[in-house]
Amino acid sequence: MLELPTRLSPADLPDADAAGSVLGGAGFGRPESVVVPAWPEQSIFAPLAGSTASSLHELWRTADPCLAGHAQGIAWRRAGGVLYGVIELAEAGFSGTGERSPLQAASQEAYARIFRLLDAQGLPHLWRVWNYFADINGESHGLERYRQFNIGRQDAFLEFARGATGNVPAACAIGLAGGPLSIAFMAGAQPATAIENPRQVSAYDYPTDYGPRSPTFSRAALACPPAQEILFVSGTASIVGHRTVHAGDAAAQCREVLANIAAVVDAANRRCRSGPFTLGELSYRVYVRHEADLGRVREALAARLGPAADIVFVQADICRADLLLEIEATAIHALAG
Ligand code: 3EB
Repeated sequence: MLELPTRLSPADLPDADAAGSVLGGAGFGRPESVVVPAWPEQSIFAPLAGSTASSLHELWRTADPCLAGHAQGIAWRRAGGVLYGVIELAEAGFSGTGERSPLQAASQEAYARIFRLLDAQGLPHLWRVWNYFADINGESHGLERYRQFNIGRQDAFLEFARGATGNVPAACAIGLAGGPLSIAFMAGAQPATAIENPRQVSAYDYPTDYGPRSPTFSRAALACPPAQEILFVSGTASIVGHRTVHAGDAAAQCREVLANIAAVVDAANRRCRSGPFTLGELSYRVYVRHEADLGRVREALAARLGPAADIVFVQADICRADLLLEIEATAIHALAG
C-alpha cells in the first residue's frame, strides 16, 4: 500500500531504520541545503516559492517491503508491484551529431534505460514520469530545447515499440536553472488508464507548430497498484485546444489551469473504479515562472480550492515561453476488496 507523498523538512526525515519504508521521492531547494537520503530521490534544484524553507522532501511511503537496486545509472526501489526510479544524465556526456543535440541524445538514452529496466523487472507499464532539465526555453541546433527533448523521448517510445499516442504515461516537463537531465518515474505490473482532457487537444496530437515531434504524455493516468487507485494529473497549463490562452496574465492562466484540472478529473471520474476524486483531496505541485506572480496565483487557487489545499510552490520554467505557471496533482484511493 502506497501513501500520498508526505512533505517533510530535512530535520524530520526518517532515520536509517525507517528509510526502508520509503519507495522514493523528490527533494526541492538549493543544492547546498539538500540532504541526500537513502531512497531514490529526484533532486529538483529550484527555489520553494514564497517559503522561508530552503529545502523540502516529498516521500512516497509504502507498507510493503522494498527491494532496492541500481542499474545503468538508475536508482530504483520496488514494493508491492510498484517501481519508482530516478535517472540523471549530464548532457556533457553526449555528443551532438548533425541536427541531433546532446539533450535529444540524452533524453532518448534515459528513456531507453528506463524501458530496459522496467522490462527486466517485469513491471513494464510506465504510469507517471517527472522530467526536468536546464534552460527549457533556450535554443540550440536550430530548435528550442523542450522540442529537442520531445524528439528524443518520442524516439525511445518508438524504438521500444511502446507507441507514442494513446496509452502513454502522465508526465510533466519543467525547466530548471541548471543541472543534468533528471527523470523520475513510477511503473507497475498493470497498465494505467490514460485520460485525456475534453478541453484540450491531446498533447501527442499537437500540430507541428509546437515542434517537429509531439510530446509523449497523457493528460492524466489512473494507475492500479494492488487494492489502490492512484490519480496522476499531468502538468497542466493554460492551454485550450492546443493554444496558450491569457498570455501575460498569471491569475487568468491559473483560473484556466483549474478549469482544465476540473475537466480532466471529471474525465477520470468517468473511468475510475474507486469513488470520484475531488479537487479538494488532490495534492498539488505548482510551478510559477516568476516569483512576482505568486500572490496572484495563490489567490486564484484559494478562491477555487479553499485555504486548506495541499500545495507546494516551486519557481521553475514552463515548456512554452508564454506559459507563466503549470500545476500537477495526485490523489490515492483505496479499492474495496
Ligand atoms: C502542455 O499541456 C503543457 O512534455 O511531458 C505538461 C505536461 C506539458 C507534460 C511533457 C508538457 C509535458 O503542453 C506542457
